[in-house]
Amino acid sequence: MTSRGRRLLALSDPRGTGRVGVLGILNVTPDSFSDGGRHMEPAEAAARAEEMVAEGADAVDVGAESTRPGAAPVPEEEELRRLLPALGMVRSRVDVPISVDTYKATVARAALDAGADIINDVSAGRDPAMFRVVAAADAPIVLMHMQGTPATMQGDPVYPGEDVVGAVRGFLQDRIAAALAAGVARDAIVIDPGIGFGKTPAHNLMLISRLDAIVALGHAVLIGPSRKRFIAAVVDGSPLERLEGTAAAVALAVDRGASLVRIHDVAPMVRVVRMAEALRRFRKAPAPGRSIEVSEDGV
Ligand code: HH2
Repeated sequence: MTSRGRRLLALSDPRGTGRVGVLGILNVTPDSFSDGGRHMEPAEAAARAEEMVAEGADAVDVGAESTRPGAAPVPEEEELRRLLPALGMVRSRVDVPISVDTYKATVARAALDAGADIINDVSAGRDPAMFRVVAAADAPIVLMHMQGTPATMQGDPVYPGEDVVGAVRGFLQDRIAAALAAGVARDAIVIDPGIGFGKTPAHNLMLISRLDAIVALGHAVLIGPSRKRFIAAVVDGSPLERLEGTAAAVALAVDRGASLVRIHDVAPMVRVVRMAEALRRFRKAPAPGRSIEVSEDGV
């Protein structure tokens, strides 16, 4: 495992009580739902990565294939053509851990060879070679729940007995077992309920408000509510008008034990995360007289 991979895992406290890691989203795609086409040139991608690190991102998550609802799969050669030049330039400019958002084992291997530290797999190892690739590189992997595929997942998401939390939990338990059986180290596994991936707005709200049931699986939990459509079902607005909705979801998720958040708006969300963490510390350990650093102008 790279030392940067370890650094990210050190932040990923599976009990959900420590400092929360912030992953800044960097999509090198023409069609991502909220930032598509903005960072296609490697120099633009590297500049955005530097900006996010300056704003307080602990890691950068680079994706070269949109998995928004309705998105068609991108061929491997095209994904690599977009990813590798950007990854190379980002790697040369920032020292934080870099995760690569891909569900293809060949892309994952090329990304790890090119300096990526973590694989973020939205399919939780559907590619039969994925776990072998990350185990061989001793790399951390994010296992995310998705019902169906991006092309079809928002058709009519249904869960048995409407128990979305139970279904996601059971799925993640199975995928953790499969990853372990393939040689992935237990502490290298991060799990994610997959906000927006084959879920109605109510399913997403339920998963965030009951995230503690996923945290109870004993792995660091990553969550990615940033600018997603379920927010607009509550507070109407375009993706760029979903900042406050994202903030509320992030704060609640941190309170329920999230270890890592994947977000677009790094500067404001770092402030939200620090505040939610401070509140969480007091909920988990309400010892009287426990002190907390407050800035000079703090009231
Ligand atoms: N969401 C998206 C992509 N990758 N990975 C994880 N682990 N968790 C998520 O919730 C998640 C993810 C979708 O968001 P975005 O990258 O902004 O959009 P697009 O898929 O259109 O590129």
